[in-house]
Amino acid sequence: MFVHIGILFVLLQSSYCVERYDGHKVLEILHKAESDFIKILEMELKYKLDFWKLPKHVDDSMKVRVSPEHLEDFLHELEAINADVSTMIENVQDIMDEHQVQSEVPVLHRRASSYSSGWSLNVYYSYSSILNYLTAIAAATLPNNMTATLETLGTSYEGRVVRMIKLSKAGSAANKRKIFIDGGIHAREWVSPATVIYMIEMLAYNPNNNASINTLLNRYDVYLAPLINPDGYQYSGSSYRLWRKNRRNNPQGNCYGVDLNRNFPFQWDPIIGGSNSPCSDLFSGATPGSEPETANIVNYLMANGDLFDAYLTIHSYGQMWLYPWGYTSALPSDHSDLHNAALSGKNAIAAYQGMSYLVGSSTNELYAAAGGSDDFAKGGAGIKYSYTIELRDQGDYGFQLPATLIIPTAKEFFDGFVAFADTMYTHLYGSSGK
Ligand code: 0X9
Ligand code: ZN
Repeated sequence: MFVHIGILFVLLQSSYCVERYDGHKVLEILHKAESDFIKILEMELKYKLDFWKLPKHVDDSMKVRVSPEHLEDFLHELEAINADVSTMIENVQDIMDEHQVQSEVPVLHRRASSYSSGWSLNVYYSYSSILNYLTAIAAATLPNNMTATLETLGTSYEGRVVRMIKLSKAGSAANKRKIFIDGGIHAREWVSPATVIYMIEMLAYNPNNNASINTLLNRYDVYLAPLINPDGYQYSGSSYRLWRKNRRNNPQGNCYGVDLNRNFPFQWDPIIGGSNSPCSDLFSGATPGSEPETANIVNYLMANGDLFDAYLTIHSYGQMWLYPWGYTSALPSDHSDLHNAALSGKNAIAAYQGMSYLVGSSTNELYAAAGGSDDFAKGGAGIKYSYTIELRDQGDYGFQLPATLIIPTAKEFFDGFVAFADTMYTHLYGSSGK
């Protein structure tokens, strides 16, 4: 008889973050006129500003990280335009605690079984550990007639392979419709890959034999790609925790990276919430779809989009369930279908720990930004239910959500996802397939 043989606990911290954020503040700024907003945007490179949240309309506030070297000059300029300023985070380094490391090897909390892969879910894994996890799931014997297949989407700029897992329940309807979920497009949003991994684990093992999960899997095959920007994620773990973009070495200037979520080739426009400057954190790329990481998703969705009912791209933070469009304040003609299905998700999220998610179009609820993957999935690949999810929190930790909050964040979103998929399916096909 096998009894619990103890805990294999091998936690190697990959490496320390070289870039420190001592004295960096996150300010909330409310400008008085649209021309002042443009002035602040134009200060990005001069003061090395990092925009954590842009205003959703001209008289909304923005959140900006600024280093102590530039604080005084920046505040002077804000004073000159009579902007209201308050401090949201006093010292960014203070929240870079011991939870902020990427773990290089699996942290096994128990044996793999028919309930679990054995991997801990409350850890931020490194790129290579995430790959190992996906390989392990594909090789595992899963319960409930589940099969997991490893697929390759392509490689990153620096040559890392980008993989996804297809989860499918054998014995249910043949040629099922599909759902695509990706994570980690923005490097610093670590809770995103961690949440997609949690979702893989719950779908693959359904440890409590939950009826709603079984229904979902009878109706849909689910494709999950937890980390589509591995170079940026690796860099965020090793050198620069708040890195956002990929790691392209841009020819002009001495700046790295393209914001992959400004690079998608549908209504691409650096003027709308992006940038033409390679040094900007919002650099849209030299041309639409220029980046290999973008092309990996574009090629897959163009070839297979007609099989998919839903595309969800997981980001943090802000607690929002957003649908297109991001390039315009106009709404897609079927926006009420997208809104209603998202409301089911929002309500299920709230049912767990009362967390509140905002539902709406990304331009109207967040800010206009063209070249996003959600707009491409809907407008370019024709996937009806396309969303950007902004997970926890609402700014207390921001991108640096402690690892202790991975599981509640992921669990409530997963509950929301299951409820969302039920509403979507029922709307499209009636309530069959239970
Ligand atoms: O700005 C983004 O790319 C997303 N927010 S984040 O803070 N995670 O960077 C929102 C994207 C919404 N979708 C589009 N604008 N298309
Ligand atoms: Zn993001």
